[in-house]
Amino acid sequence: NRSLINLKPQRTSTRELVSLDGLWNFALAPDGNNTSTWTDPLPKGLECPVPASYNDIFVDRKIHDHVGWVLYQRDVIVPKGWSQERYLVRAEAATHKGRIYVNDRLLVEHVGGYTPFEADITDLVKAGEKFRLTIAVDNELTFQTIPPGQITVGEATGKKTQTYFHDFYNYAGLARSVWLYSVPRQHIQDVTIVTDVQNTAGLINYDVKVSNNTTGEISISVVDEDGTIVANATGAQGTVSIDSVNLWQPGAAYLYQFEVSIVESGETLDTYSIATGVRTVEIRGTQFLINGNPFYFTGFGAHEDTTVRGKGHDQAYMVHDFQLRQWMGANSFRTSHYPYAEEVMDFADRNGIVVIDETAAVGLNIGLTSGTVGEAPSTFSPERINNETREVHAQAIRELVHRDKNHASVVFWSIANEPASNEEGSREYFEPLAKLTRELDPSRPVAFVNVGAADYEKDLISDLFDITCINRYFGWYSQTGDLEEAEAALEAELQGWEQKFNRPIIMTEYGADTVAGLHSVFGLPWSEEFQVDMLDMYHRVFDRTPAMAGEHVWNFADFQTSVGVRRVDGNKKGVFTRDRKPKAAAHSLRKRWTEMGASK
Ligand code: GCB
Repeated sequence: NRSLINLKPQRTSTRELVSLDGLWNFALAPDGNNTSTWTDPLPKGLECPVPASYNDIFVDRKIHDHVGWVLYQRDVIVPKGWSQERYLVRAEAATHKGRIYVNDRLLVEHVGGYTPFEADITDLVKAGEKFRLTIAVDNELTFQTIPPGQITVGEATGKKTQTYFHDFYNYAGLARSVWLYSVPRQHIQDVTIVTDVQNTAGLINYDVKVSNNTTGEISISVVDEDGTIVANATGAQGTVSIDSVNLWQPGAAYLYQFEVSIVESGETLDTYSIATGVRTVEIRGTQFLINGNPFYFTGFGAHEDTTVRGKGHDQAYMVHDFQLRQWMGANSFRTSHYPYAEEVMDFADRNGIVVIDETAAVGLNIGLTSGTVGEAPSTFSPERINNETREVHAQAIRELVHRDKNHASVVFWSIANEPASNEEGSREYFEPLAKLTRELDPSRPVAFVNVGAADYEKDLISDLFDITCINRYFGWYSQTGDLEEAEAALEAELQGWEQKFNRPIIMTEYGADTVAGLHSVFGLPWSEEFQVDMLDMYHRVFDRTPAMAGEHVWNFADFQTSVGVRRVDGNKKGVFTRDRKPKAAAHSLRKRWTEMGASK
């Protein structure tokens, strides 16, 4: 199913919204390919909260380590008043593959764990009737999924194990909200907004798509934060202009409501509103400009990751994490390494936080984390990352751009993290994907995040992109503990990139694993002192590198990973612990970033 879905559900005067979040019946799907029993009522016993990853909820290693399908099920009633409407079930995400069943019928299957999908159930269930909703979710990763992975079968036990090439736990399930919502028969399907600024006026270029049956007229109003209508227009495409516009600025968000309606004979048949920040994004030489002013990214790479709920979206953590970022003086984050819940994007829009929006294409790099001794197998090859993978990746890009294109906070796209861009085949793989992203959204720069092994001399694809984003671990994975050697290596690397491309460089990851509470008078690795010293060293080098346009520390908080000899209960590169307590580095970083913010 490749069709793009509707706009995020919204309650308006013409649309209704019912949350299906809460406790659902839950079971591991019976083994084998026979899915005929999946839609039967599930055996009594387990209830799983939605939204949440299921892995850490139950005290059952079998569920925690499960590889394959699980089933979520509940009864749902379509409101009686919806008889004149169309209605849909929407899952904001099912990681990594989802199926929606209504009673015994499979309605839709969706591939990709971090973007929404939905099923129109109007013709199956009458308004006022009850139905059994089953959502099946598969967590398997193969070389033809994004992100990729590999399933091995234990020689002695026959047990399936999921391995993968990325450094965060493969949490799965319904980690985001599920909705039942209505739209009128004639409805707004999609809106695309691109903003521009001319002197003191703000321009909103828009394109509205409506359902085929629409006979009504499209009418537009732009409403400011005081509720005053500041511009009007009619028609499906056009430009509206706002005099003396209030710009959306980093740290000072201003949002207009871009209200689209379908009107017929004086009656409003449908209405939908998009929170719109008017701002421009541009690259000029080595500068990244927002509204014509140089912007220097400060902040973190992060994960959707907390105890018990795994990747489950949680409003308390979302707000708290934004508070911590603001306390730190951070102005931005990257959605490493997958699209985050759309509520997070809305919140970034409202809070003036700048976002680098990344697809789930992480670990397209077999050598990096396979632990292979000696020659690693090549990543881009017919048996591994191949044309089929590229198609899945292309679809992931389409769905991300479709979902997030109207967010003012999103200033550029990252279409992959740390692919093997030094390997043969990488250019053939990425060239069409870079092109596709530009076609889908000509208004934003396109980047990928480069890995250390593909340094400025070995990388084969960076010229296809607009910004140099690199992750480097000098002083940690190489020159371990020797910050003088590391400093020289970092400097040489940054100079190499600076000479290669006259464009901005963002250090999208740098950091050191740090055990909270571990101290060392020598500032040895794993101690809080080392994390402080290492970040300081990087900052010295950044400050003498004119092309630097940003610094994102890895990571905001400690997070869970798969088990391995390099990880003790997960990755400890957090500046905060997993429960959001500051390590020493939080204070030194906070000083730097708040001073940088104040001096602007
Ligand atoms: C990286 C990856 C990130 C890892 C990090 C690390 O380069 O992009 O996902 O967690 O290194 O800590 O090793």
